[in-house]
Amino acid sequence: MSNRTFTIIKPDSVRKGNFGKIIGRLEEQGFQVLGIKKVSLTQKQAEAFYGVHRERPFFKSLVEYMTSGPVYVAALERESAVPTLRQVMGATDPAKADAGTIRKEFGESIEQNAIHGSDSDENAKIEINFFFAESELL
Ligand code: IDP
Ligand code: MG
Repeated sequence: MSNRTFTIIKPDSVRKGNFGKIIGRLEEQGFQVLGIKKVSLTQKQAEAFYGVHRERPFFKSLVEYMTSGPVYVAALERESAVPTLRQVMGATDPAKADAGTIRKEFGESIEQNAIHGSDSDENAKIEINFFFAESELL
């Protein structure tokens, strides 16, 4: 499973027409898209997906943001997929992200930061399974 990770092209990116540019970046970095779908997260889905942050002060706002418009969810494949995606995304706060990263270029704020990426192989598996059946990954 270490060659797979999971991403969400977040609502701000979709609204601004940055979906194709961000997917292009990922392809340039050697990621293959195993499965992708456009979805509107329900409040329950967003709360469950970000359940680890339930007690954080930004949780309610995060759920509102993630349900504010459609997103693309995708399963990605590449060698060292999880750490490579985290590098290509950049730091959570776009203002602190390295030059050339997706969040630096496309993120608005520490909340509206363009893209999600799994933080471990274990969570990548959980997050892929949240949205995809194995038969949908090609
Ligand atoms: P990550 O997306 O870089 O893994 P996490 O700490 O897992 O960052 O936070 C999940 C998401 O919650 C972030 O991507 C961002 O959208 C939002 N978030 C994180 N920290 C803050 C904050 O301090 N204020 C507002 N939103 C935040
Ligand atoms: Mg995280």
